[in-house]
Amino acid sequence: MRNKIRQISGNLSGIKPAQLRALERTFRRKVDPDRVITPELAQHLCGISNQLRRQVGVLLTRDGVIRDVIVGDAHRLEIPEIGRLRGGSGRLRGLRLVHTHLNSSELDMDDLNDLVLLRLDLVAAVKVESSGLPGGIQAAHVLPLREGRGRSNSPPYQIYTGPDVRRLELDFLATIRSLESEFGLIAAGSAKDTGIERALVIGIGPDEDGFAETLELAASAEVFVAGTVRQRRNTPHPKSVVGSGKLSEIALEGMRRQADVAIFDVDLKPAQARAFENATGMKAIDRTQLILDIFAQRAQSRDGKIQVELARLKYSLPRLVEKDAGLSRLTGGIGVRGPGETVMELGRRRIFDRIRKLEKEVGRLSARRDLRRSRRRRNQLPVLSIIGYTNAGKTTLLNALTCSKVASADKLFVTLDPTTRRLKFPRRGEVVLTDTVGFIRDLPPDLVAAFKATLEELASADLLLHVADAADERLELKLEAVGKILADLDLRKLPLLMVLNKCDLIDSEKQKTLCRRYDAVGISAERRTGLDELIEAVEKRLRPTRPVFSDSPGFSRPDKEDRMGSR
Ligand SMILES: Nc1nc2c(ncn2[C@@H]2O[C@H](COP(=O)(O)OP(=O)(O)OP(=O)(O)O)[C@@H](O)[C@H]2O)c(=O)[nH]1
Ligand SMILES: [Mg+2]
Repeated sequence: MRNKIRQISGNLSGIKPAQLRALERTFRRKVDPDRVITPELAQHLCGISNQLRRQVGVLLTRDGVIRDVIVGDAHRLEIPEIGRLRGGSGRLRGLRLVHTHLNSSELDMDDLNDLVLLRLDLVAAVKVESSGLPGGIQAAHVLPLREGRGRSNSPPYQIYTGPDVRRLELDFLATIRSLESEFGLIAAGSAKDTGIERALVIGIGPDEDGFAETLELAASAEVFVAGTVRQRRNTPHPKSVVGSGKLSEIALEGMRRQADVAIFDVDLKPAQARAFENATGMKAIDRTQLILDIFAQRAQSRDGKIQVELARLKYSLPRLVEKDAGLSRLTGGIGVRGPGETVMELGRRRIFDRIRKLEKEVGRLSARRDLRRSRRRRNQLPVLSIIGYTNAGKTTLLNALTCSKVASADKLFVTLDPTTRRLKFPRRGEVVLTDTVGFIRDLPPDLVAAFKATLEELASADLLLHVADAADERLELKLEAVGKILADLDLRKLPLLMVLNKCDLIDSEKQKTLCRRYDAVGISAERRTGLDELIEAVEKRLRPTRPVFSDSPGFSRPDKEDRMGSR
């Protein structure tokens, strides 16, 4: 978008040539950098405004040079396209709007919305007196909001009022400089230095659980949650996700907290995301993209990386509509480099080629896994697959049972790459224990498709250990989500043992009730309690037809073959 400078724009209909010349003469004036406006310029604008009975305004640069002259109607003026701001809320735009009001010097909602959505340094209104001379003036800028300082309900604007232009007590340049350094302090230690972006988490989904989970996802991604905005909508606004009032509110919050991205608790249509980005200057990340980004941040193994790249490319393809806007969106993700940039260089046609190539690789992956599976079958080792909602404690359980040290953490989707360990049971002999990627409700379809190879493995399990967090308020919901995914993957027919984990966090009464309700074994993987009962229950469930295999020394050891195979 090219910015035309020094143009007169807006409502020019019916303007006489002499008036047009007067408007043009405006450009000859200049304002001292430390003043919002000079009395002379105010007088000039008010004179024209009074004749036209329309608002007249100027956009001034920091140096006090007039960039635009704008004519509105009696109640408002339309700021011309001044170029989109990219790359987060960042700093102020370096432009201020000073304009006339015919009835009052008080700034109205339109003025404040312009201030925020265009990220102006400042907006000011001068009242045109009936004499045509300038009267009172009001000016405003956005007030930054630092974490831990000030409350989120502190006024978002600093307003200055003067009885006339001369007596407005505001050193413009000094004020803007200190404002920018305050914004700089807020942003410091995040995006610019560490690569960690600042995010607003926007809840527009209908339920609190989804919003809470999005906050957890955000905390698990490499992003700093600078604030939240909540609005219950049954359906996202068809065009820009949220209505125009909410849009300004989000932009204001984003600016005050220096957020670069807005993370939504729902999925967005490509056009909605783009409209939101154009309006607010913030990058829009929807739920699927957030999950994809976490996966991309976590993928370690080659298999994992291939699957994630495939999912991300498929997700971005429909978002690649316009050459300019679309492609730039693809750098979209948070905290990850890679597919975004690759795509920039690749262009659309070659993305298809890449997708095809990755799909082939994923196919080969499946075949390789088949081979491993059949080898296992030849060994006659029963396979126990640990499944469950993300963060339930699956990896902790694998570690506890096999004395391993696979990474686990209080974050979502810590495990992406399947891990396989052998484990020797007291009576049954050896079994193979696998831990895999966790589930989440409304698992993005592209991700399911890409992780098919990983998930397919589950089909060959002799027993699924469904691990759930007994202390989770959302237990019921998560069990349902897992059930649904199992059904989607056609795994309902497999034998399943319910394991309620984290029982150290609930009292024994509750543990009993829950275990009875879900026909489950209660354990604490972390404290290693209930593991004997669990092993006993597993041994009972495993079909006794399989021969006992027990020629390997030691209680457990990593299944080296399999591990190497999956790298
Ligand atoms: N209090 C308590 N915390 C546990 C228990 N088991 C696991 N945790 C904690 O729960 C968090 C998640 O554990 P993980 O083992 O990483 O969970 P996961 O199911 O593998 O999660 P993903 O791989 O991210 O899907 C970690 O902070 C663990 O320390 C337990 O028995 N009691
Ligand atoms: Mg895990």
